[in-house]
Amino acid sequence: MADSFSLSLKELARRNKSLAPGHRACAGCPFPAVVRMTLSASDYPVVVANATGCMEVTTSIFPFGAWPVPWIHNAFENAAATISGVEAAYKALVRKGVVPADKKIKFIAFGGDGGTYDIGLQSLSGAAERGHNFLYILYDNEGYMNTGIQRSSSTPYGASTTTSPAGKVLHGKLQHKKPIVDIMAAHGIPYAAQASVSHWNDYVKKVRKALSIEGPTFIAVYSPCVPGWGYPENKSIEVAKIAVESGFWPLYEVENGYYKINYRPRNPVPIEEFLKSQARFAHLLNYPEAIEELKRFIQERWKFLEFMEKRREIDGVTENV
Ligand SMILES: Cc1ncc(C[n+]2csc(CCOP(=O)(O)OP(=O)(O)O)c2C)c(N)n1
Repeated sequence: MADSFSLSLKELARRNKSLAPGHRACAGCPFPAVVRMTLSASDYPVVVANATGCMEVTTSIFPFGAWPVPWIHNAFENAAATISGVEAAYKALVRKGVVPADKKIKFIAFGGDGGTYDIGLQSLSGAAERGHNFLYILYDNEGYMNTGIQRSSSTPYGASTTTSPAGKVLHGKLQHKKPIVDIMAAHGIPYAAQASVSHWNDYVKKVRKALSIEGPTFIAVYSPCVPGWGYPENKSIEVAKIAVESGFWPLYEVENGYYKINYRPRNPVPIEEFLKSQARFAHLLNYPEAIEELKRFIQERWKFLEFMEKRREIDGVTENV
């Protein structure tokens, strides 16, 4: 549905703010599409901070840089702290009259799931609590991919990684994903959302909405990983789509505490299709009880989201809050 935050595909392509050719992301990796959509979605100049991870290492191979905007690399754990410092510096320069007050600049941090759910969570939580004006984008490939496909607290239950290998003893990871969007929403920030690279329109709208809001905002965008998940390199968008269509990765947003489910799969694809699409779950088909556990978790998540969405009805909140 079109609204004030929508951008046509034609307009998005016309803006064409992309990474320079020659970045070293794996063939088929969808994060360059995430970057391209994000930069093209913004109506304002942006400054980007980037935590260590696949996105950073593949776009900044010395002496080259693939970013068409001011970009700062920081440690694995402090993308949010770094962007808060940049945003505070901008405010100081505006106060001193060095930067004109009407020159609007937006501040974006990108981090992988390891840099966000795990090691960067404290700096992200701190920046959110201090109320800096920035958008944090988590590209979620469900593992520590650039260092060798280790589990993170975002890796799904049952997935095989180098530190949660499936074998005679384990059927892959034993824990479920952390609800990172809910964790961020619980900070009382004005906007937190979950999106997928496969649903570009929904993602672009969310980026534009987040950038229009003063204060900390957060988007988790699903971004499959060819070598980490084990699927053919031309299937990234398809795999991300199955994650949404099977209900594994719901698209939703939380605006000032009010939840909204943005998309309900009309004919949900069985979760087995999502599992079958990737090598990291291949062993699970021999563990029906593990698949049942995954299904239970997914249903619980949906029950939670449906319940949270009811608050809108109770408070009579319709669209914008
Ligand atoms: C304090 C610290 N611990 C460990 C590392 C090594 N390290 C660099 S990137 C990385 C994993 C990044 O994973 P993630 O954030 O999920 O990004 P991805 O590579 O998957 O895009 C690790 C363990 C580091 N740089 N700093």
